Amino acid sequence: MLKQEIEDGDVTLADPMFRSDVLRGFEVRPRAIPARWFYDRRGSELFEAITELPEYYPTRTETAILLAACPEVAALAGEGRAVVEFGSGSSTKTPILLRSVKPGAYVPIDISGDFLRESSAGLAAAFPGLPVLPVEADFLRPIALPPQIADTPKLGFFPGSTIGNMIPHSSVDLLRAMKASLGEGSMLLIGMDRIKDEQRLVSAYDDAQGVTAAFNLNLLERINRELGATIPTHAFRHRAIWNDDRARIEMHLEAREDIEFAIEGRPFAMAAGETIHTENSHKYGSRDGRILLRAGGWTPIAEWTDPEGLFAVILAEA
Ligand code: AVJ
Repeated sequence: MLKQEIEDGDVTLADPMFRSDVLRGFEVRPRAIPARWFYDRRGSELFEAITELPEYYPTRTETAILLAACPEVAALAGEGRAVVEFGSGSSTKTPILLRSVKPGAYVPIDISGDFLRESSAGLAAAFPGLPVLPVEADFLRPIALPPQIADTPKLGFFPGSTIGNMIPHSSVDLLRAMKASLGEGSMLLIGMDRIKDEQRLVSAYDDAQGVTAAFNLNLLERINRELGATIPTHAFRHRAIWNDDRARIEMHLEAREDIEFAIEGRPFAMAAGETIHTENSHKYGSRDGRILLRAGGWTPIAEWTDPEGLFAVILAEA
């Protein structure tokens, strides 16, 4: 999803942003590394495996909601909009939307050029005649959309509860930036994971097969691979906790014992029980989601959920 390194034979040159986020992450207290760095090749594969786990309900639930809701989305949005997908990655949900809304163009935005080219080629083949206009960009910043769609009304698509990775303050900034990028008359279709029973939430992020643990620990392996670090990854355990006060799942890596290691020759130490905070996944009650959208400058006009109320897809207009 967010991979950005240059491979040259055996030597992998690390992204300087990865390097600085990691070094800073081990210096600050509590230690914390942004979740975007999970997604190297191995991390992206592990995330795909997570989406198929019995405990990880979000992907299959959102897909089912979209299958049922997209005809209504199409009726509300009208034909011919440019569908602009934020962080398209290797999305399997996109064809569901594109089949219903009869778009005038499809604009996938992703920071990883590799993924963007792969998924664009696949979609262009599946939708002959549809202009596919990929934009390689970080959607956290204001985006210049292709000039071909300057006068076409936009439908933003932000599935997967990706918004949950951001603290609410930053989510509001992002929603406002999306509104600025998409312009007057635009709409946004967004997926948000709902607050629910704590056990259900925790097991979705701490599965029985240990795939999420491997996904979390892969961050340390990536640091070792790309920054030539000596972190003893076996000395860490995966932790997933529900922070009720902040309505979010947090993932941490906890040292099982006192350890010392080096990153680019710089010494670091952690005592047994100390942690690195690696991810937040915020959950929104039904009113919470709509308030968040309004705070970000969007007016919710329709909302769909599954029979159990596990996940929500909301359509909003600028
Ligand atoms: C891709 C951010 C939506 O928060 O559920 C899954 C990432 N982390 N299991 C999520 C994730 C651990 C996922 N998002």
